[in-house]
Amino acid sequence: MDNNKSIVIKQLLEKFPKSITIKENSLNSEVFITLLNCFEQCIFENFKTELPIFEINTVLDYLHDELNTGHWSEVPLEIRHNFTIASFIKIILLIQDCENDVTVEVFKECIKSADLGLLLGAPLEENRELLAECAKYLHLKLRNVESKQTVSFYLKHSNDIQNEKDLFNKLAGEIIEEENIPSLETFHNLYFELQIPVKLKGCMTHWPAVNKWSNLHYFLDLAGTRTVPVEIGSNYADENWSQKLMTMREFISKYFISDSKDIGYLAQHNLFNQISELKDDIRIPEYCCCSLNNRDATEPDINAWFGPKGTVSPLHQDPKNNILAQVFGVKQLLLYSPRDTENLYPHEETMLSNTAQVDPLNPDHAKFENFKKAKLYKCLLEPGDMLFIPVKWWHHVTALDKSFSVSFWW
Ligand SMILES: O=C(O)CCC(=O)C(=O)O
Repeated sequence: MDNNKSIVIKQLLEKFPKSITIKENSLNSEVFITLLNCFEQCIFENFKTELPIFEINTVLDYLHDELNTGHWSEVPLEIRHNFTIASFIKIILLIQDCENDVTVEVFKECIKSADLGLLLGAPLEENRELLAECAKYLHLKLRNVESKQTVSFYLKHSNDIQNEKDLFNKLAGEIIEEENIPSLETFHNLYFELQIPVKLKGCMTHWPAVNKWSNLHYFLDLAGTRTVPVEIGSNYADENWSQKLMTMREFISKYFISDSKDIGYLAQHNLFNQISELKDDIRIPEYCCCSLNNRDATEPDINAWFGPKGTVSPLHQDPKNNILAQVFGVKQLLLYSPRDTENLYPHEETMLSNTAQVDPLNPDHAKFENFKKAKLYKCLLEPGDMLFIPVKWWHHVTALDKSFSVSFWW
């Protein structure tokens, strides 16, 4: 593949719809003029300014500050659109700065810019896939310049999982019912309509992910250079919990290949919009077409939950129905009905009001006296199993082994 910078720029610009214009709304006039100037130089390949990278970085810094001011939902859409456009422009300028062929380092920087644009920007109406397509194209180019590793790296699952299973068996609770490939009608009438959780077995055998994903080399090859958000620390309600952006390669090396006991969780992230090949490996469960109150069923929100042994999602509830599908690894789920909400002591601050103060694995009975009244439902989710978690049902999730789950919220 030719890595000459003019060819790469030409091929990237072909993805950029010429109808896009920069809107001034929500920008200060200096930033608007700088962005417009960079835009015109890039899109019309009329590179003149001495320091265009510096200029586009200033625009991105400004937009980044705006994105982090106030509540995320209140950030004007134009700011997020402009972040997408500026990330694209940065890619073109980085490449333009190369002497002749695009280097490995520049490809990596460009992919990072595309991913930050995907994570923080908003898709442009004219081409919703612009940055995802750019990242895919750049990743393929990079893969061809870097020496190819052809080794497979299959996950070694832990041997000591029997201990965890024994502990699970000792928990006093009712085991969640299970059904083997129930018909849509059975699922709807016996579980969905009554909002009763159920484990669904045998429903993922046709997913390509089941065979492909436990070879971690697949992720390295497909997405090693892609930037992903990782939660650091075992539990988001802990004080020392934080979030970090890193490449997929760094994530897999640190939390799967090394012997470190540190915990990093690629959690609640729509990896499938970012890396479309991964979406081809999964299938939306047909059960997600069930709807309450005859409302039209909507496309589910799909999220990835990829992490080492020991990740914990503390006891919380969500506003949507959920099917949590287990691709590899084993997870323990502890569920409580919304009827038990008071007995679980939700946090009082709004930000954490969907999270319980009680830790069901280590409850402080003196502080949370009514917790003993709450009825536990428990489930072990093994590879190929799905769990239906009805709206607002409280759930606490622990990975007993290295694990990848996909959630479908609707
Ligand atoms: O798997 C996990 O760690 C948590 C999943 C979850 O909370 C969800 O899908 O809503």
